[in-house]
Amino acid sequence: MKQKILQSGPISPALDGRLAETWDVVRLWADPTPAEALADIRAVVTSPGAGCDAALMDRLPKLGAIVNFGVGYDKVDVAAARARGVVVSNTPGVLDECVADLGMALILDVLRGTVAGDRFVRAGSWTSGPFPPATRVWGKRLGIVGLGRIGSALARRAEAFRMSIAYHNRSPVEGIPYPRHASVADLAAWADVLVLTLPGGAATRHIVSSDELEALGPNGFLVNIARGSVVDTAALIAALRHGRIGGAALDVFENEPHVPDELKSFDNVVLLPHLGSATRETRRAMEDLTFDNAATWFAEGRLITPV
Ligand code: 8YV
Repeated sequence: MKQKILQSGPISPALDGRLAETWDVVRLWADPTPAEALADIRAVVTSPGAGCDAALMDRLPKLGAIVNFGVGYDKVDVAAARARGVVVSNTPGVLDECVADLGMALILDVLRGTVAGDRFVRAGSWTSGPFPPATRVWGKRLGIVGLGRIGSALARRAEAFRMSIAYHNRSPVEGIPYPRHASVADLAAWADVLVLTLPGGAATRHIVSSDELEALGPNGFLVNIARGSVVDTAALIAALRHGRIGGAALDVFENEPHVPDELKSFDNVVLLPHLGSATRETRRAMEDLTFDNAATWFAEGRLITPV
C-alpha cells in the first residue's frame, strides 16, 4: 500500500504529478480533509506560498517530516515541528545562482531604467523626445543585507560590474573581503543600493522601515529578492511618495500575489511576480531535491537537506 502524504498547496504540474504517482496524496486545497483522511499522513510537502503551521501539524498525529519546495521556510513553524519531533527540509544550493542573476537584473533595471525605457518606447513617447538619463551602476556602493549563499553569489556578480560591496549580518562572515556594518541603517547610510537577501520570518520582520529608508536617502535604491515581510511596505510607499529614496525593485511582497496599487503608480519602482528561482532549470532542480527529500525520508528515515 502506498504511503500517505499531504500537500498543503499546489507546486508545479511536474512535481505534483510525481508525488501523486509515488504516494497517496491528500491535497489540502482540493480534497475533503476530515480527521480520518489525515490520520495516516506521515509527511507534508509544502512551499513558501502555502507553509505548514502548528494548527495543521496538530491535525496530523503520524506526521514525521515536512518537505519544503524552496530555500526559505518562514511559512513552516520549525519550532512547533521540533517540539513534535518532526524534521523539516528545504532546497538550499540549487537556486542561488538564478536568484542572484535576478537580483543583478533588478539592480541594473532600477538604476538604468530598462523596463521604464521599454514602457516609454511602447507608449510612443520617444518621438516626442529622448528618455531622460538614468544613473550608472559601475562604481556604486552595494550594501547586502544577509550575506549567505545568495548574497555571496550576488556579490560575485556585482564585483564584475565594478561595484564596491559591504554587508550586514548579525555575526561577521569569516574569510570574505567585504566590510561589515553593525546595523541595517548603518549599511543603508553607506550604500547607493541596498539589496535584501536574508531569510524571512518573525526575527527579520520589517527590518527595513522608515529609519533605514531615510538612511538610504533620495539617491539610494532598495532591491528586495528575499521576502516581502522584511520590508515595512507602508514605510516604503511613504518614502517613495515623498522622494525620500531614489527607487525600488521588488520581487517579493508582504501579501503576494497582491501588490498595493500605489506601488504600481511609481515609475521608479520595478515590480516582479516572485521570479527569483523561476527558471526551468532551477525549478527542475528544486523539484528533484524536494522529491528526493521525501523519498529518502520514507526509505531511510532521514532528509537530504534538513534545516
Ligand atoms: C519559491 C522561494 O520556492 O526558495 C524560496 O524560498 O521563495 C522560491 O524559490 C518559489 O517561488 C516557489 O514557491
